[in-house]
Amino acid sequence: MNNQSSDFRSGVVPIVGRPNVGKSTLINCLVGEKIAIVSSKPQTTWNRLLGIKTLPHAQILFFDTPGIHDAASKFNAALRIAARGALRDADCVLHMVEAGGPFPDPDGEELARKFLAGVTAPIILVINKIDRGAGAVAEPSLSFPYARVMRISALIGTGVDLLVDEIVSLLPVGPSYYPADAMTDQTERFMAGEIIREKIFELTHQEIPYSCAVAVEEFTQREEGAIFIRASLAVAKDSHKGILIGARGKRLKEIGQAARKDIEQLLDSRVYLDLWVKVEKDWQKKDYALKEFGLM
Ligand SMILES: Nc1nc2c(ncn2[C@@H]2O[C@H](COP(=O)(O)OP(=O)(O)OP(=O)(O)O)[C@@H](O)[C@H]2O)c(=O)[nH]1
Ligand SMILES: [Mg+2]
Repeated sequence: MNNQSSDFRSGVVPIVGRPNVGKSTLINCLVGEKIAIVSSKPQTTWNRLLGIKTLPHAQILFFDTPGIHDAASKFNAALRIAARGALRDADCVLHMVEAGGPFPDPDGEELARKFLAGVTAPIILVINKIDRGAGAVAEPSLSFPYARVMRISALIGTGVDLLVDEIVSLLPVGPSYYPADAMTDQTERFMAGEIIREKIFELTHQEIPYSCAVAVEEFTQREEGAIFIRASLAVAKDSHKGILIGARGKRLKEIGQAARKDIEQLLDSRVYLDLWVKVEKDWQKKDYALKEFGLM
């Protein structure tokens, strides 16, 4: 822990909102590195992820969270619990919504009511994706006591510095908790599994990305400097196994190649990636499986 001047500020800032609004894109933009996977499909993020931003005068501990969806399944409940858990100890909360949709968004209002009720920390309404030229974004008339309303593009970075300034102004005086160059507390092993999941989200469709959980079972430094990673991809249905593997193994090979490239970049090392597909029937409904895949 550093000894900062008496006006150094720090705090915990979760980013919550509906699926696909751009929470993970924002945390990557804030940290300046890709620490969270992103896809055009909803419910890409399954865990709470720390992203650290250190400034000369502040350190902000952002938490990316799974998008909040009201579905009653055990799987969705696990995602909601992860998101709700991030609100504990918050010093400021970012509630992200998308520009361009009808606003105020009734779902968003419901989310605000259910999720943010009881939060005593200041809440900033962050309207993302303003680059889409959504001129029709109405002034939010949510009956929610937002501390600020900010408009950004997490993709391009518009408005993000201003958002950071506003966040810092709402944080308490406090120390830095991590070294100035730290970006996350995720292990390389976990991040490798996430990259595999991102490629599954990119390269498969319909229910397959949601059927597939990744467990990194081996992560070892081998001689000649290469890292060997063995991961199992568990699908929830027999019929999904063939779809994920594809004709003559083509799809699994594409997933493996794309993932290996990104993992090599992350680890700055040569990587051997060995992917195995197995069926873990209805894993999304089973506590032990949700635990095994880090969802509980
Ligand atoms: N045009 C535009 N697209 C964006 C912006 N921010 C995010 N996106 C896109 O929106 C999609 C979803 O982004 P994510 O960051 O994965 O969204 P998320 O809120 O983390 O989604 P979940 O993890 O599923 O809850 C991706 O295709 C992003 O490229 C933005 O500012 N502008
Ligand atoms: Mg996400």
